[in-house]
Amino acid sequence: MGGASSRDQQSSTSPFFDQKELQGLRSAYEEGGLEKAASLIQKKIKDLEGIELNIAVTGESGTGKSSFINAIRGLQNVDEGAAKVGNIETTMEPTPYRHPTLPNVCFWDLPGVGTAKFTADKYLAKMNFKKYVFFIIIIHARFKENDAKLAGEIKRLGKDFYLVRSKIDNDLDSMKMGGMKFNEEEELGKIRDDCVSKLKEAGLSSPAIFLISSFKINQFDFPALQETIANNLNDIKKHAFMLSLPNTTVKIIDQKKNALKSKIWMLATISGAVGLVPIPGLSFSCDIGILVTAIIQFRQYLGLDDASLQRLANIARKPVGDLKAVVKTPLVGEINQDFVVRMLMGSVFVGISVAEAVFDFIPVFGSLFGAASSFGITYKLLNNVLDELTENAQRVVEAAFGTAPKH
Ligand SMILES: Nc1nc2c(ncn2[C@@H]2O[C@H](COP(=O)(O)OP(=O)(O)OP(=O)(O)O)[C@@H](O)[C@H]2O)c(=O)[nH]1
Ligand SMILES: [Mg+2]
Repeated sequence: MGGASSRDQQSSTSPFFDQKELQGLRSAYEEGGLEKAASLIQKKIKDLEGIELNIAVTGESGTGKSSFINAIRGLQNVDEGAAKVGNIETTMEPTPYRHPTLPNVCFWDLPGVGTAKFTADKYLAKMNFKKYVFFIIIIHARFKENDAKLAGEIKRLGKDFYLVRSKIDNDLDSMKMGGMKFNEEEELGKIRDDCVSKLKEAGLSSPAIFLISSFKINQFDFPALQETIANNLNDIKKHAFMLSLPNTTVKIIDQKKNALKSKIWMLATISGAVGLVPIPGLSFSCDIGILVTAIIQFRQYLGLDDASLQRLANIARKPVGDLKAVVKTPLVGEINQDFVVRMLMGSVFVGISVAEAVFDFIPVFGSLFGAASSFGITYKLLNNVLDELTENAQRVVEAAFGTAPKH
């Protein structure tokens, strides 16, 4: 092999491995067979699942930090695990808020630099800035000099920051209340220009600013903020960040699907490498435990478990029944060994033509393994499950947000 096209294919199919690691995987396979390669893959999966993502959220008092930390985790302010909103005593210590399903993704509520009464450099040292992958600075009506200094200092220390202007729904509502007739896009443009010119005055060159409402996270610049953050992360961190996003747009679901898809060949390899116990009634053996775990995880990341559906219904302000009504898959309820064995027997998910299945490009090993092998079955089944769950998740997002709520 070799050449640009196979390299490109490899990096898109296995974004979590760099070229050197892929080479290592190939050598391991040549030297020690599937077993040796699988142990490297197992390690990579552990890294993927164990990656810590600490994200700092800062801004002056009352700008909407806590509400944002809840919104980006798909929580409402009243939910369990939500950050308290409103007039509460501001602590001088960063407070961690973990994601409800991916606890390694953690948002840190930092006191505003003005509140903390430190200069920007002392503040960042005190807040232990090294642990954060990036910073989100939330501003509201007025952009404070402190925020500008902080942004400059963050950049100087080699970290990224995102500037977020919150409560944009309030601005539009006030105009409506005042009886003004206005073009929303134009008004948003004016607010944006105003922010940008103030930021420039404060010495920040061409800053991007995201106008958001924490009450309407499928609207305004919230999706663009999520996408920009994701695209600036390395592949492993991007994977964790993407999977943590609430299902507010069809695009997010597509990206989650891609993220999960790139894990399937890894799981299939591990399944292919373990010593297998034959399953009565099946003409092939495969690692059912891997399938059970993967299906449960895929379902949760795609927001189709009960708790995720409820959270999405809450933020969409729809009855959860409306969302459940469009979920049309047997992959609801308990997923256990029996369920998976029945799936395999029924061949609904494996596909009757599994023996002739032509695999997608599989990095490292090519299509060495027969379709009816443990590798093949796992690969095919998980791909079919993922397609099925994605279709359902897309129907759910349309049922939740299909008709844009009125501002
Ligand atoms: N309309 C609207 N109100 C918001 C938004 N974000 C926050 N608020 C409101 O603004 C107020 C302050 O929000 P918080 O999230 O508590 O702000 P904070 O920055 O955490 O405040 P402190 O912790 O006191 O510094 C609350 O009344 C929120 O409901 C938003 O996007 N839209
Ligand atoms: Mg707060």
